[in-house]
Order: sequence, then C-alpha cells, then structure tokens
Amino acid sequence: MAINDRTLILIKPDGIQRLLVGEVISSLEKKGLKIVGMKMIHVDKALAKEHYSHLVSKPFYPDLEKFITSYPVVAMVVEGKEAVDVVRLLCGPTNATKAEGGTIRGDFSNSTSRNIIHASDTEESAEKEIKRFFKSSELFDYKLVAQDFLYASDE
Ligand code: IDP
Ligand code: MG
Repeated sequence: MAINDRTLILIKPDGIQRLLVGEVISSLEKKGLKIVGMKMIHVDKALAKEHYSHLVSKPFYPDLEKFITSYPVVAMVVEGKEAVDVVRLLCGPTNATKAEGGTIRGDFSNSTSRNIIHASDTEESAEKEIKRFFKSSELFDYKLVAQDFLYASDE
C-alpha cells in the first residue's frame, strides 16, 4: 500500500445546507489526508445517473437524483495511506443510524439517504470516480511539509 493512494469525496447537498463542509474537511485533515483537489460543482442528471448507475433501478433513485442535482456539491480528492478504506471508515456505513459516534455519518446524520458524504468504495472505483469529477489539471502533486510527521520513511 502506497502512502499516496487517492480517493474521491463528495460533500453532498445536506452537508452544505447544514453548514458541515468545514467539519468534513476537518475530519479528513485531522486524519492526515492531504487535499489534492477541491471544487464546488453542480451535478447534472446525466452525471448523477453515471455516478449512481448501480442504483438507477431502485425505488429511491428519483429522490436521490433530485437531491444530488438540486443544490451544490463539494468535490474533493484526498491522498494518504490506504486512503480509500481509511475514508470509508471515517464516513461510517451508508445507513447513518448504524454509524458509530466519531464517524462523519455517525456524528452528523441519522439517515440512509441524507448521509452527508460520498466516498469511493474500492481503489478501482476511486480511479474511475476521480476521472469522472476532475481533470488532471485540477489535481495537485505537491509535498506536504508535515509528511515526515505523518509517516515514517518506510511506510
Ligand atoms: P455509499 O454512499 O455508502 O457508498 P451506496 O449504496 O453506494 O452507499 O449508495 C449511494 C447513496 O445512495 C447513499 O449514500 C445514499 O445517499 C443513497 N442510498 C443508498 N441506499 C439507500 C436506501 O436504501 N434508501 C435511500 N437512499 C439510499
Ligand atoms: Mg457507494
């Protein structure tokens, strides 16, 4: 596992409307994840259908599409050791009612549909999702000054 694994995060409309953008970014930063891309975007219907293609036939899809397309979303790419799994753990499970305190969903949501954050679930989906939301020119390669205090040289 490299320390420069990347994953895609969306702070969904409920996170923005509930003024939790700073809280989400803060929990990612406090874990030691490096922000390498960040922007506010509008998700249109086509992008929603592509991103949630595994859910389009579900009864809740119309609500999900309306929700994600109706208000701004913050898209981010963060980098760090085992970033995909680490961020999923920080998020907690999809159904926030079952999410432990200390996780983003556990602390800020009690819902399955309004659960604040999207995070890629595998390295393969992270690769696809980063390309879906970011051009390579919008991603930044830079050395974090604190790097040697986040990881030992052999990690
Ligand atoms: P994930 O966000 O934890 O990866 P997915 O199963 O990929 O979970 O679902 C994507 C999003 O679709 C969820 O975060 C949630 O917003 C919505 N969703 C998933 N399952 C349900 C459900 O059973 N009812 C309502 N909304 C759901
Ligand atoms: Mg998912």
